[in-house]
Amino acid sequence: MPDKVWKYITEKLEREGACHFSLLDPDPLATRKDTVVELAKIAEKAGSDAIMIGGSTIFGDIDDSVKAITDAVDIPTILFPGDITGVSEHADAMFFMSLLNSTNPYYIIGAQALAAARVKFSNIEPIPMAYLLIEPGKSAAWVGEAKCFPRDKPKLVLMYALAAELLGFKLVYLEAGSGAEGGGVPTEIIAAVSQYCDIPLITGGGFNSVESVVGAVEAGASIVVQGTYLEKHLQADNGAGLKRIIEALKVAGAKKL
Ligand code: 1GP
Repeated sequence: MPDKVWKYITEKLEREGACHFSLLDPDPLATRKDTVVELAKIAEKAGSDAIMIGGSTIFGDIDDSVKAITDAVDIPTILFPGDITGVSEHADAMFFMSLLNSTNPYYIIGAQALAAARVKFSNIEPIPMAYLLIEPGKSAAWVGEAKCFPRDKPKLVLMYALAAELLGFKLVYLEAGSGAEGGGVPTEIIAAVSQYCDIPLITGGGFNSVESVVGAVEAGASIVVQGTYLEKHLQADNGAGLKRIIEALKVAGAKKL
């Protein structure tokens, strides 16, 4: 299993200071295949650095959508599974993630063990990632039985992020939950984690404006993920708003180099 996508990510971060990832829901019961493919193409044209594919509530078979997205774009496709239903061999890579603040060991190591052989003996590149849920956590927290971190307690998140680094995870994802109100993960939490943690920090959940995305990068995030914004605006403005957000993210990233 080559580390092609991981190399792409780290080299981009070295060159540009920050990356933007677009999250798409591959569930055929939620989004039509031609719609997710169109969203992926518009996101790529707007300058997004990778397409993440996944979600916490997947009911249907995702293979067709994952294959169609991977065939349609040149940027990497990375699975973002909420459970074993989120695995497909048609993506370039997969965030092999553990929800460290779940109260249920299934979401920390159980699902991973069930999927491990399939991932190991396929061509998917696994990227080990710690996943930390911050209030409100939304569907991901409900499904993942997380004890969400309070938004005003950066030190609690930092403890877990440092443990993630020492356990060997390559990335730490600070997640407020898809559609979270409040403009994403608080910058105080991002700043505390990025000050002491040496692995790249990825964040998502409620980032829906230039200000919130730039604020996350300025606070120390390496990668900002947007999902709901794309569903709401991408087709309507053909990616113009996303392009502005990504341009601002890259300016903020360049200042950190
Ligand atoms: C959810 O962090 C992602 O897992 C994206 O969140 O849908 O709020 O952009 P949004």
